[in-house]
Amino acid sequence: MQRLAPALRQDNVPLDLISLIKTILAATKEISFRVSQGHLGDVMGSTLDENIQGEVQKQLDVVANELFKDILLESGFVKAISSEEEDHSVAGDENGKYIVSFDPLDGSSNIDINSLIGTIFSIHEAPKDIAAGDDDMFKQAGDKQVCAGYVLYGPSTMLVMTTGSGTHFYVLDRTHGGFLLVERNVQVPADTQEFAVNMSNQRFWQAPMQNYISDLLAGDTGPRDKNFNMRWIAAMVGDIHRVLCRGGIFTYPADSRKPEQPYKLRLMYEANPMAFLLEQAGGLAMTSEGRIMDIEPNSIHQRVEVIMGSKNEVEKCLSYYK
Ligand code: AFP
Repeated sequence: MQRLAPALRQDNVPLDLISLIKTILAATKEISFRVSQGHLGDVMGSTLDENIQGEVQKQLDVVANELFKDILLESGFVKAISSEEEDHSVAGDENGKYIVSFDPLDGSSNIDINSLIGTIFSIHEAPKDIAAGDDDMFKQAGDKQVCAGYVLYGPSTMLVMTTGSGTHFYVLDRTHGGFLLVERNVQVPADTQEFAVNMSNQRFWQAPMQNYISDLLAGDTGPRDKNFNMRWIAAMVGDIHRVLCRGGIFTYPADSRKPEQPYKLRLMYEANPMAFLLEQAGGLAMTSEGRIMDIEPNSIHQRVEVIMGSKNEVEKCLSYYK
């Protein structure tokens, strides 16, 4: 099995980007170890703090965020970082070539129940004409990502990553401490009979999504003429990983629970990196209005509607909005 660095060189990834990726992965290896320690690592439970998104921060989120931030800012490779857990971007080295956005611990409600969690990251080139401490540096469309990936802290620790030459799977080999390539150029099947959505929000959705999901639930007695299965992990990393492995549609649609905040997922920390991974694997990643990676961000914590996964199923879902 190929190690990470030769696999990246095969995809013509520049050496400084390989070094940055290795830096990111060093932090994820540490998080993976701490996650595996569970209660023994004394990282369970909530702090009294609330993060910028208004959710109660778990202690492990704090630990993971600090780890990521410190290791990236010390590396010299990054001009700034932006984290789901920070109010603003944080300046790094003024000469750093890249900027990194990350969700240090996605699926934080799963921490206390020893269930699936992960780290999501997205890398852009740093604009030269914007100062390191300026959030505007991060206002770049997902289409300009040079690398995106996630590390899933599951029964095995997996890295799923793209640098624009396909989406590849790696597994952390604990015997030598490195990630090994286990599947190159993953392909998402175009058709599926599986969907992922938080059904408890059904009554708050817009009519097109209500109608689409109703037709899936009607199964072989409805217009789709086939049965659909449903899965919901409550961690996007877990749900998207399943979609990458065996197909499916994942959606967090607009809802009216909080009229001032119709979307839940974050463009920079969740939607864009997952969109890059899925598109590189032959899938689609959309909102009901267009391609996620075409969105020009207006703020670093922007939230968006997400409809992504198997190509034909995403297109079918979008046809309900026309
Ligand atoms: P947290 O990381 O803040 O727990 O949020 C996880 C998440 O953003 C995404 O990973 C899940 O798909 C989604 O929220 C789960 O949302 P529900 O709370 O509606 O299940």
